[in-house]
Amino acid sequence: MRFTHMQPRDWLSVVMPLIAVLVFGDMTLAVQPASSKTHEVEMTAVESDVVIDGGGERYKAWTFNGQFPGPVVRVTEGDTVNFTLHNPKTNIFPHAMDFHAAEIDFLKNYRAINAGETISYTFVAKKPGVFFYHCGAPPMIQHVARGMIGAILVDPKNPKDWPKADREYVLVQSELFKNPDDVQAMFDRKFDHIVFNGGIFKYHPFVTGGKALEAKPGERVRIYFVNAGPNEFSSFHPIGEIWDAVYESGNPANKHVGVQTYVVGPGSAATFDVVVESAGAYPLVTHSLTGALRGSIAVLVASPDAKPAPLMPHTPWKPEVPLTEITPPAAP
Ligand SMILES: [Cu+2]
Repeated sequence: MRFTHMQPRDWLSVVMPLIAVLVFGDMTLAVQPASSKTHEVEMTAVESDVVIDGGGERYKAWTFNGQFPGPVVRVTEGDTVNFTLHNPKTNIFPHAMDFHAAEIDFLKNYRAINAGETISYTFVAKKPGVFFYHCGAPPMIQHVARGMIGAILVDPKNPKDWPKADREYVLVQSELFKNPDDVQAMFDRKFDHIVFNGGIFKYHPFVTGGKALEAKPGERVRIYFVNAGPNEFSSFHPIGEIWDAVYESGNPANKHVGVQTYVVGPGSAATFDVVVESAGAYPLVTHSLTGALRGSIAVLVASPDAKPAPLMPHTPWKPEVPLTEITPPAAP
């Protein structure tokens, strides 16, 4: 190449990239994702009553932060979580916290602490997904059944790993035992209800105090689904629709498409995408019908008027519908 014969514009095309590399180094650095964050997450074990149906029935629950399920924790893949659990002096029982999103020593970190004690530990959320968290104090079956359960979302570091959702909800399924002290009934699987987010038909608009989940036609609705158990499997199905995608454990790498029903075992979770094609009602159920008909029907109503909603609507549940509007569900 003879530079003397080049026009000024040609010179620029040769020289500018060289200058850029000298000045800025490797240009790919400019498109690296934002660095990971550190989150301070504190929860308090609260032994208190919660409302479990639209008539205002109360239940002697054990909770994180006074709500059943506990608050949704949301971080991004690679983030650090500094977690602290308080068990106040006013409590009676030992409690603990087990995050399925963590990969750390169980004996040291997930041990139960007595009333009046505090425990802290740190973990890095290395894998994206939706994960269960729960109290692991013995008997764990009772601490889970009484409400010490919740969900942690670990969003993928690269948001382009899956389609953008237009609307997101978190549903935590669990069994409800009317007598919270009857541990034998828990071992014998004698549950009275199966519920989503701690309420009997909480998202059923025809039941007293129930309110549907909302979406607009054509929206991609993403449901982060956790099955807390303690014992029953969930067979999660959208009546009138088909799951466009199911991501095992909520990891974008674990994608299934065109799924009618997907089994989520106790202690497991999955993320479900559905694009609601047209206006109407789409009940989301566990197709294990003894469960659906005893409390776990969440109706997704698609309408152009749908309003924005939080991840876990109506939690804690404070039903406002007057008792005169009672429409009891059909007996199972
Ligand atoms: Cu507990």
